[in-house]
Amino acid sequence: MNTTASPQPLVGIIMGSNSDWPTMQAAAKVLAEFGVSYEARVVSAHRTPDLMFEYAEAARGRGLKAIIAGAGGAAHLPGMVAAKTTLPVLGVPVQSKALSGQDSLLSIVQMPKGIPVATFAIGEAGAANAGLFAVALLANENVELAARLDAFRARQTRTVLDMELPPPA
Ligand code: RP5
Repeated sequence: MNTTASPQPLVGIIMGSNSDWPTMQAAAKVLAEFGVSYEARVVSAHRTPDLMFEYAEAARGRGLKAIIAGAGGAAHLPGMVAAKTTLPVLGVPVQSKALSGQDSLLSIVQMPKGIPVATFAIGEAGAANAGLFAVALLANENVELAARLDAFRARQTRTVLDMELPPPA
């Protein structure tokens, strides 16, 4: 699956299975909202290990600035990708059936010292935040993107300030 045809993607979104896409598409939506070019594809650590290494090794040379990697269960994908590239790797624990994503979370967050993976919340919130984090990384070198991020935060703040509560039932 390669869901985008952006000629020069800045962010790679990879995931262990197409069953992760309902979660990981939250990252893609954020990047699209901010006008950040991305690619999204299935790369499995244990089912396509050679592809995983090829992808990680080629990523910087292809112009990617960050990789968002999501996986569920014994989720080695973010850590193994981080082992093969010095690009920032943003790990998203996908909610698993057996352990509700606790397994994914611990597999991703407990990287031994030396190979970092920035780990996000389990599920859709984590994927969306990984997208926002990638935007923040890119905004360091892009004032327009930084302004869009400020505007997003301001809208979000306004939404909460405008919240009204109904009378108690
Ligand atoms: C992992 O196993 C994937 O990241 C996915 O979260 C999980 C289940 O994969 P499928 O059996 O749905 O392909 O590799």
